[in-house]
Amino acid sequence: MPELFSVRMRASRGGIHISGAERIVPEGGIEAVTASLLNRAMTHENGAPGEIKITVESLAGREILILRPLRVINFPPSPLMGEGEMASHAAAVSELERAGVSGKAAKSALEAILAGASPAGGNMRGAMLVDAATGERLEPDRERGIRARAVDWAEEAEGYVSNAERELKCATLHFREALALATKAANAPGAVAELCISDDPRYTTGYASSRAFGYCRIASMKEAGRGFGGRAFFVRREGFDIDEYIGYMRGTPVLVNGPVEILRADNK
Ligand code: PML
Repeated sequence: MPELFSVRMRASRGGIHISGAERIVPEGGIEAVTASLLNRAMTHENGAPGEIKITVESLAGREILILRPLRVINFPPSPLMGEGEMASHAAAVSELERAGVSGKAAKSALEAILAGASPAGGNMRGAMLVDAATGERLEPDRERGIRARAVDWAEEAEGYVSNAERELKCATLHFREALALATKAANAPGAVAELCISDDPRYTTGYASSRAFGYCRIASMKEAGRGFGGRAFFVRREGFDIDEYIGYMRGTPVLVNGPVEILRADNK
């Protein structure tokens, strides 16, 4: 494998986070990816940044984990789902329960995301870390939460991802980035499942995912125009080592590669 580089972008204004993204590319891709991340920072709908940081870091000598993408189960907006958020939330909770999260933990994490899970009542910068059995919050800092970094699609996976985007009619990068991140998170030590609602006010599709049951992509997780959102990573407490977990989520470089299997929820 050629030497790979992590290219990270973080944009903020007055200390408030506006946007961020990360790519993992060979040396020849650094310039183009830097330009596209810069463009993304400058044109983000959350506003013009006061500060943009781009970090390019060699991953030479680091072991790269190659993972197959989670299979995707698509819950299309149907008459049932058309009843709105209630039906989509029930579907998400039921997928989390199937993966081993208690109803109490699933519902309290969902409520926390909907209400603003940071101590100030806004969105957290990273994800909640939740005991899958009790619903107890385990993240050391409730403002920063847990960040999943160092994950991208392998270059060779471009055809697989763009086919999936075409099939699902994705017009933005949300799906590809979220599926890569969910694949990494589902393979973390102690992981049980994940719940995500986008904090992008215009983006209302979210997901509940797990290694056992895949990436359940659910429409209408929130009303369009609402800025709340976030993620909850549910973990099994027995034998759980938080340093190992955070080390993997932040530090282990992951490339996702392989065909994206897509099933319809009513057909799985
Ligand atoms: C999807 O389209 O599959 C869901 C994407 C969720 C995006 C979450 C985010 O905005 O980070």
